[in-house]
This record gives sequence, structure tokens and C-alpha cells, in this order.
Amino acid sequence: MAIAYLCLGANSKNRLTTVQQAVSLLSLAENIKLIRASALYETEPWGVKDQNWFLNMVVEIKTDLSAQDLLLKCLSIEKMLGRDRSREQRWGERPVDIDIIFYDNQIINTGILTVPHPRMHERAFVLVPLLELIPDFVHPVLKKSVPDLYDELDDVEEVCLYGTRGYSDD
Ligand code: A4P
Ligand code: MG
Repeated sequence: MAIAYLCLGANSKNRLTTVQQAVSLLSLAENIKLIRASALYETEPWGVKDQNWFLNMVVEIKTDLSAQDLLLKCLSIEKMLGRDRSREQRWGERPVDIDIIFYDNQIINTGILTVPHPRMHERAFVLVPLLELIPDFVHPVLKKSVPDLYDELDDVEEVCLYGTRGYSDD
């Protein structure tokens, strides 16, 4: 059994429902047990700025799927929820994105999978929910704890607890 951390993100119409459905589909999947979930955050877009704010959260799961099979499961859930990668701009709007952030403390580099996620340490929308769940975890490649990675962010996009931004279109 491995423990893995997945970051979920959505910014299309119905983003709240879509994130909730992604969590349900993960928890219903054979071979995946949902252990804990972070709070839900509303986050400023990272990368391509001119788009809707995202909803993001991180879930902790236990699984006997290999990392590669876990990725296939995540991709199939994205597809079930309407994601069509052929019609997207990189870092642009999407119904839902599920990234594998950590898989135990393994370091994986295959053609289709890189773990830890190669851009997680540049993203407050990943680090803030991770801080809640695993403040003591040390990144196996960078050898830094999650709070140290957060402190070293250059450019911190805004990350607000969901419901605290004053307005919401959900
Ligand atoms: N892939 C390789 N490693 C992984 C991994 N650890 N987890 C491969 C998941 N997938 C992994 O993924 C394309 C392919 O990466 C997958 O098919 C898989 O084979 P992708 O998610 O379409 O895009 P990407 O090129 O990996 O880009 P990246 O950096 O993951 O960006 P995303 O996921 O496109 O980011 N701003 C906020 N505030 N919140 C967000 O959630 N998300 C994005 C999109 C941009 N800005 C955001 C957010
Ligand atoms: Mg992704």
C-alpha cells in the first residue's frame, strides 16, 4: 500500500460540483481509499493569468495501484468529468485536473509520469493545502519540508479559503 497526495483543480463553469464529483469518483474507485482531504481553496490562476480563479484542494489516499495505474485512473476520472485535452490551452481553463504530487517518497521519471510533480514547489495552490495535511513531509528530490518550500516561493499567487473572497459564482 502506498500513500499518495493528489491535487485537484477546476476553474470552468460548475467548478464546485466538478471538484466534488472528482473526490467522490476517487473515493469510489476500487483500490483507492480516501484518508483525508484539505480544505477547499479559491486560488488566483497560476501560469495563464487571464482566466477564472480555480478551486483547489489536496487529498491523501491509500492505494495499492502502482503510480502509473493511479495516473491512468486520474486521467479517466478527468475524462469522465468532461476534460478534453485536445481542446485546451496549456495551463488554461479546464473542467478538472488531477495531479499526483507525491507517491510515498518515491522519485519517478517515466515518459508519462514525473513524481514528485515537477512544478509543485512553485505553486502556492498546491503548497497551502499540503501544509494542512503534511507539514513535516520532506520533498524527496529537493530535500526540503513543505513549509520551507512555501517560504521560498518567489511569486505567491493568492490562495483563499473557499467562501472568504467576498463573492462567489458557485
Ligand atoms: N504527468 C506527468 N507527471 C504527472 C503527475 N505527477 N501528475 C503527465 C499528473 N500528470 C502527470 O498533464 C499532462 C500530462 O502530464 C498527463 O497526461 C500526464 O501524462 P496536464 O495536467 O494536462 O498538464 P501539464 O503539462 O502536466 O502541466 P501542469 O504543470 O501539471 O499544469 P496543469 O496541470 O495543466 O496546470 N492555477 C491555479 N491557481 N490552480 C490550478 O489548479 N492549474 C493549472 C493547470 C494552471 N494554473 C492553475 C491551476
Ligand atoms: Mg495535470
